[in-house]
Amino acid sequence: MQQLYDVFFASSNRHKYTEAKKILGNFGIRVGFFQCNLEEIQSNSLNKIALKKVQNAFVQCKKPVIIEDDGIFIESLKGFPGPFSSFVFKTIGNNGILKLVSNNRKAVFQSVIGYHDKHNGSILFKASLEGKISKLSKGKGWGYDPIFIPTGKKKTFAELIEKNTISHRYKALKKFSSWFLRMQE
Ligand code: ITT
Repeated sequence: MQQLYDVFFASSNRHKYTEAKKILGNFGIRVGFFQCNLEEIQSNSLNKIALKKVQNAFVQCKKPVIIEDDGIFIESLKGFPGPFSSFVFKTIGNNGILKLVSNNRKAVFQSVIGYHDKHNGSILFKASLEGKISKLSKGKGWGYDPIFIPTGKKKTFAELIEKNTISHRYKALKKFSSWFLRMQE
């Protein structure tokens, strides 16, 4: 029987999957959603979190699987919220972040894509995108999209139609796709 998907995207966050599906689809990779809660260790390192996360995802999914661990690192807040971005978004949210940031608004979005299958084990693909925190929340995006303006743009991620061709997620998934497609030749 022909397989429906090349790889599964394990996450509790449908927004991340929806974007990954569009991005990977453009590279010819078919991705299914494995909706689940993944074990997330406490660490300052996205790499360490992503490694544990992808191993846990493979235990649950048992098929070739990818996960993503992201963080937004704000320079004037010494990298906060970083690996705690999900928790901080759910607690103080974008309004809380806007109150904390003043003159230096520089920020970096980081993405680590973790892939695991039984032949290759775990492999990580990392990328980042520089930008700044906007003064006001603008547009109707998810997560930090309404307050993040990529360098060279005047609009927030929430307002930009090209988010999926420039984002931290796009850049990390592009690295993954190059490796994955080469591995399948
Ligand atoms: P899973 O761990 O279940 O995949 P999660 O939402 O908890 O889902 P992360 O641990 O990677 O995922 O959390 C990173 C948080 O950073 C995420 O919850 C969003 O609030 C935010 N985030 C990541 N990428 C984003 C993007 O492209 N646009 C807006 N916010 C983003």
